[in-house]
Amino acid sequence: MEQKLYNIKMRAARGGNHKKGGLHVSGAERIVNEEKIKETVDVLIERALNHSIAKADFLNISIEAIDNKEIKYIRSLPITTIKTDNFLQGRQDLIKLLVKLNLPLSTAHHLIELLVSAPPLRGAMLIDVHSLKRLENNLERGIRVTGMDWHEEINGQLSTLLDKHDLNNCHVKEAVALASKVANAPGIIAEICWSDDPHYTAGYLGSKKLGYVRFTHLKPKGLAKGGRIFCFDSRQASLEACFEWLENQIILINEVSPYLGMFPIEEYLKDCCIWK
Ligand code: WAQ
Ligand code: MG
Repeated sequence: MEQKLYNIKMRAARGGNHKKGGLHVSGAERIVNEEKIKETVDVLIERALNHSIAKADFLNISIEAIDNKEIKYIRSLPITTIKTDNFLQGRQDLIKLLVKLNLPLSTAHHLIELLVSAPPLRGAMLIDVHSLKRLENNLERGIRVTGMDWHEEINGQLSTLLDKHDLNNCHVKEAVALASKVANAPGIIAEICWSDDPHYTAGYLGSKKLGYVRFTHLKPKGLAKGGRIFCFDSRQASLEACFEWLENQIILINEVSPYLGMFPIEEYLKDCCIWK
């Protein structure tokens, strides 16, 4: 018999509730069976209370049963790493790949500028790639993607793959799950992200076309501001369908795609063009 699953969501802030102006410290979610609820909640609480941004003094945890019929299954994006020496080079490399995804060079520059200059948000910016306007309903929060996780059955396989490349950490696991969901959203052609964890300089470009392309540096060390931008093409889908997928659709990843390797950008552009 299929096991009943639960979506556990945690958000944590410092200086009180997010809604009362508290600083966002951590947010995470899991989809687990009943037996795993307690230990999962423990791990999430631990994380909020020991975060490198700040120690949370507000914690909100919700646990909600999922109707198995509502779950859609996808496979993860394949992972590639672009080796960069510093964040400025990383951003230049990122721009080259945004152009490969058919975005105009000026748009690619604009997106990076936007991520650099935006205030810290709990969610992501959703940008119309034609008008460059922000499309989220709540501009102070951004759009939060929820309802995704790795299927319990493939956790072992995922850890083995990530271990081999020294990538078996929460940042990577959660980012690949989120990016795989986002890349499959109606109308989304690309996502860019870097972490808000001050010690974590890596970031990524996610897309159906190129997969999950990580850059070893996209942000200077010590900076506690990260962010995400989802690029939406209104000619490909309705905004409602996109919101529905990102905010409500429950997604489990039940197939692990391969790790494709680590390359300097020149080599990647020359030899590893999945888009050829
Ligand atoms: N939905 C939308 N936006 C989110 C969400 C979400 N569920 N979670 C976080 N964000 C936004 C928010 O603005 C955060 O400040 C920002 O993204 C960064 O979140 O391959 O750790 O959880 O080595 O800090 C990427 C590289 C790590 C991993 C990303 O993001 C790798 C990371 P963080
Ligand atoms: Mg973070």
